[in-house]
Order: sequence, then structure tokens, then C-alpha cells
Amino acid sequence: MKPPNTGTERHRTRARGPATALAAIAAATAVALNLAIPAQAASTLKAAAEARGRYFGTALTRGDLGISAEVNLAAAQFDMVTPGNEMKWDATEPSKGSFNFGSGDQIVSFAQSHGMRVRGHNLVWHAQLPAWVGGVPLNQVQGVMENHITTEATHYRGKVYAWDVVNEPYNEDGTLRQDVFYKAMGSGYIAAALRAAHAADPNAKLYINDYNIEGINAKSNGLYSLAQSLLAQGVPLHGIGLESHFIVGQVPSSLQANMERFAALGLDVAITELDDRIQMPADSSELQQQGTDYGRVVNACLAVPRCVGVSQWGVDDGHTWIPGTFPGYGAPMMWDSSYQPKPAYQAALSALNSGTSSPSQSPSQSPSQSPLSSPSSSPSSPVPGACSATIKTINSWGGGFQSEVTVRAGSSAVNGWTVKWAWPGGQSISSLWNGVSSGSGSSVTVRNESYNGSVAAGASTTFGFTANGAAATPTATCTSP
Ligand code: 9MR
Repeated sequence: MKPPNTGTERHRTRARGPATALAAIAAATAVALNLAIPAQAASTLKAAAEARGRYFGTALTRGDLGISAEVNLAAAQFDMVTPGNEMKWDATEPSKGSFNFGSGDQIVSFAQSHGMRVRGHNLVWHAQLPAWVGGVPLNQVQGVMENHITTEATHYRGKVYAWDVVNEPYNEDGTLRQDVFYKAMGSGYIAAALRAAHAADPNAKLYINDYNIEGINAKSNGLYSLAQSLLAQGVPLHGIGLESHFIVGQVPSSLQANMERFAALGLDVAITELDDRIQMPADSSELQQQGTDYGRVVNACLAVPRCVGVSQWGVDDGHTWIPGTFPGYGAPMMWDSSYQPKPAYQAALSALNSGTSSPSQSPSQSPSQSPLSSPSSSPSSPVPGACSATIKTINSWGGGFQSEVTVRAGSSAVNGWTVKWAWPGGQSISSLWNGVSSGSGSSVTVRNESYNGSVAAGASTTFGFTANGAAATPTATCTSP
């Protein structure tokens, strides 16, 4: 019997993609002429999300920062970081009035140096709360809570895009948890926390974040009523975080409708901690179902204009909280423990790349910058009516690498393209997207998919792949029928 997707009791305490100038001009022209903007396939989650006016984030801990393959992948694919543990109360105020922001600062500086934004997580939570808080006389808890919030949110003022101000306040039945904050202040602790955070950092988006509120149910109904009442009182609540710790095949059917009802109150919504666990060992049909699940979550967010982004709770299957809390379960991420993309990655990327691009939100404020020195092959020379192709390394790890190939039309449009190259040293493609590959041995041939064969004059499209072997950027040729 699989355990239900419930309970913080189970959460045990343990320690713009670089759009080309031409694309920008084309998009601006299309907007001016009120034309549909043709979707252009991007080959990283962040580039694809930014093209849809969203971010795609991950959680990182200080330990993760020491694992180069993991952080290189994170920097290449994501444009938002949530510290996994480093901004929680036990890390930041382990004893009364004694603050330590060293670990959180390391995550912030990693994010800043890679053009990523930060979701602050979190200010008030019943878990990972140092024991001393439980010993504070109830009539002093509000002062202690507000001092904690003010000190931390002031320290990070201007550095976080959003705060999970109150984390996981609800019981499954839609009542508030009787934690120390509730015992001291009743439900009013939530408004007090939001007001203190807003005073300390008026530009941060302030969220209530919880799990098992993704669908319409007793718990999300409780939160919905609270959100209505807080907004009616003028409390600075700006968003609802849906953690989204799913079990494969069990994404709630009411996810989109639930996000829509919160958005209709004037709130942002975000998927904040996405993972999708599988009873181990995972078989290929479960991995395909996981792809379906990730695609559904991304599509639900894209369907709701106030859904600002999706964050996965981690990067790869080798570094996730799931097996430690749900024994027998694992493989919840978009990359496996060897950093290879799984069907979930292709599904998330395809969902972001399909459909029309009409975000009603302003795009992410922080354009990504290339996190890696990315060697590129020289493009084949453009010939009128033909195309050129350039291979660029996005990421590499021991024994493998990920590349993006840009296919650019010459002075007239192409309708169908074929890119060819030869591997110099025994490399082989392990996974390819936005293209169809054939060829054998060292010769590679990639043709367009049905949806990306037409490229306007001077415009480009991309496909991507992962390969085994040492990273290489051979010169590619492009032909058009
Ligand atoms: O990923 C976090 C893990 O390292 C910690 O041990 C755990 C302790 O509660 O918290 C994990 O993150 C949680 C997040 O802060 C809130 N939602 C549930 C997450 C998974 O437990």
C-alpha cells in the first residue's frame, strides 16, 4: 500500500533565455501587428519558461553547492533558487536574538552570480523551529516572531523575489495547526507575520505556502477562506505557494481550477516544491507517467495567467528528500542520479515550448546569463534559401554532456531542415528533443520535428540532446529540401 500524500509528520526534521535580437524584433513586430507569435523551441527550462513569462526554479542546499555536476545543471536549466534549508528559523536564529545568515547568503550569492532569482523559504513554520521558541512565554511569542521576521527579511531586503512568510499552517481538515504561534495569537499570527514581512521588505511578494492544497479539498478550502479574509482586511498577501509533492499518477484533476480560484482573488500562484515520487524500482511506464504528470503541472500553470512559475524541489534523483521520508520511494525529479534527463524533463520542456506565447504577466525581471563558458562550433556559411547550424555545449559532467543546436534560416524561409555532423571521438547521443535523429556510428543526422521545420528568413529554432563521451562541438552542416 502506498502511503498517502499527506502530513508534515512525514516531513521529518533532519539536519530570458537569451532571445536573439531578431527574435525580439519579430516578437515586437508581431505584437504591434496583433499577430500570433510563433512559438520558438527553447532547449532549457529557463529559456522556455521565460518565453512564456514564467520562471523555472529549483531548491538547492549549501551541500548541493559543492557538487559541481548538480550546480552546473541547475545553473544551465533554472532561473530561480529556493534555499532547501538555509533560511529556516533553526538555521537563522538558533538561539534567541542570535542570527546567522551565512548559509543563506551563500545560496543568494550563488543565485546572483548565475543570474537566478531567489524565493525566500521560510519565515514562520512549526517545523525546523528551534526548541527555544517553544519555551517562550505565550505573551512574548508575537514579539519574538516579529523580531525574527523583521531581522531576516531586512537582511535579505532587495535580494529575494518572494518570501514564503507562513509555511504549512494548515491541518488536512482545513483547520489551522495549533502550533506555538497559533496558541499565542490565534489565527491572527498570519496577518501579523505578513505585515511584519511587508514592513521589512516592501517589494517582496509575500506567500502562504502549503502541501496538499494543490487540488480543491478541505485543506485548500480553509486556505481559500483565510486568503479572502486577509485580503478583505488589507493584509499584504500576494501569493499562494502550492508545494506539489505528488505521487506518480496522482496529480489532482482540479489543480488548474484551484489555481484559478486563488488567482481570481487577485493573488499570484506558484508551484513551489514540485516532485513526483515513484515506488522503487521505477519502471519505464512509471517514468512515462511521471512525464505526463510533469507536463500536466506545467500546462496547468501556463493556463493560469497569474501562475508565475514552477519550482522543482531539487535537481536530480540522487539528491532528494524523498527516500529519507518515504522509504521505498524515489526517482521524483526530472534528471536521474547520473544527471541524465528523464521523460519528465522532455515533457516539461515540450509543454513550455508548445502553444502560443501570450503571457499576461511581465516576463521575469532577471535575464539569465550563460552560466558556463559554452564552446560553440562555427556555423556553416549561410546561403540564400538555405540554413546554418551551430552546436553549443550547455552542460557537461563526467562521461557526458548536453548541447543545444541552433538552426538558422538564411535570406529566405526554409520549410524543413536537416543537420549533419560527425563525432570526433566516439561520442553518441543518448537523448534528443525537438528533432528526429538518424545516422550511425560517428555520423549524425537530425531532421526537424513536424512542428519546427518552418523557419522564417533570418530566424532560428533550436533542438537539444545529451550525449555520452567527452564534450565536443563539431562543425555541423544544414540543408533544406
Ligand atoms: O528538503 C528539506 C529537507 O532537507 C529537510 O530535511 C526537511 C525538513 O522538514 O525539509 C525539506 O523541505 C521541506 C520544505 O521546507 C517545506 N515543504 C516540505 C519540504 C520537504 O519536506
